[in-house]
Amino acid sequence: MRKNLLKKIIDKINKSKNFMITAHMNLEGDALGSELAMYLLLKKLKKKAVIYNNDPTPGIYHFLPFSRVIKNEIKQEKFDAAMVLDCSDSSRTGKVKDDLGKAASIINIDHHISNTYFGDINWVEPGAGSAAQMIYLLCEKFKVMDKNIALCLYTGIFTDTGNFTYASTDWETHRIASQLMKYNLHPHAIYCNIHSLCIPSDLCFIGKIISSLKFDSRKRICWATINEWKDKNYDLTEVIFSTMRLLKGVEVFILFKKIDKNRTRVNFRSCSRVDVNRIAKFFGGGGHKRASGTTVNDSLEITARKVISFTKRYTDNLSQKIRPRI
Ligand SMILES: [Mn+2]
Repeated sequence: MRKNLLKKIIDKINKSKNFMITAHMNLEGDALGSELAMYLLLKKLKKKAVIYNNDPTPGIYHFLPFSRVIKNEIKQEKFDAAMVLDCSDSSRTGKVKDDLGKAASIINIDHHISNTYFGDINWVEPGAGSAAQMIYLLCEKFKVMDKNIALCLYTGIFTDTGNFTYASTDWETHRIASQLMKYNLHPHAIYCNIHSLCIPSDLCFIGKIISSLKFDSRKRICWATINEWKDKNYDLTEVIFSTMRLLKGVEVFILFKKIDKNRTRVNFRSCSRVDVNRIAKFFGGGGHKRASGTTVNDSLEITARKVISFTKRYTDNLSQKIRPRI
């Protein structure tokens, strides 16, 4: 399966000259690392390529090589192929979706279980910990690896596996990371660029959230409702989740963030068998088994009540299913 898809994509790359590369909105390490690695791969093959995103690149990722080539506007009218990376649905590319039609074909390379197979070629591997891990396999086939590509891919893998801690981290993740490390990368510097960014008031803010955590009666679900969420150019969501993950025995973690009176952002994480992609999907969102999200058009209180009661029923059903027979 993978072999055939890789072959199809390699053929397509060889036959095409002009590429548009894009990824999902709300750019993060995997989307950007995958895009830049793909760009550098195509450049090495003497192809024309442009990276075109809905959002500007967050400042914390400016350390990625060639990040300055990324565009938020394009004038070009035609492409042989659009490479859509780390993106579960074409609408997740934001305004770029309107320009995907300029490409003769769409190549969809992704690892979201919720992927809608919107491309002409769809290489979707929900088992892969990151899209960057998949792009690595292409770079390996084309034998183009160098230090810049390695840094982009390592950053994508590192961020999307939660620093190699999520359940999707497997032998292949580590095989690839070890190959990339041959290019003299500095994981500590990458970590600091992405994570060591808080100012003291951020820690006070996080402290407040952590001290107001709520639990269901069985202590399987843990959540926080946040009235004032400020989007920073770095992601406090992951910092909060990584603290919540320190709890023993909790299976699902949820953050409810008030966007405005009738809009609430919901982020889910799970550390064991609960598939939070399914829960997010029920509320109009999606993502991965262990990490997902959605935006609900309802107040913070109502959204939290509905989502928690659904999540309780969902996790209770699961535990009944696996209860051993006596
Ligand atoms: Mn990803």
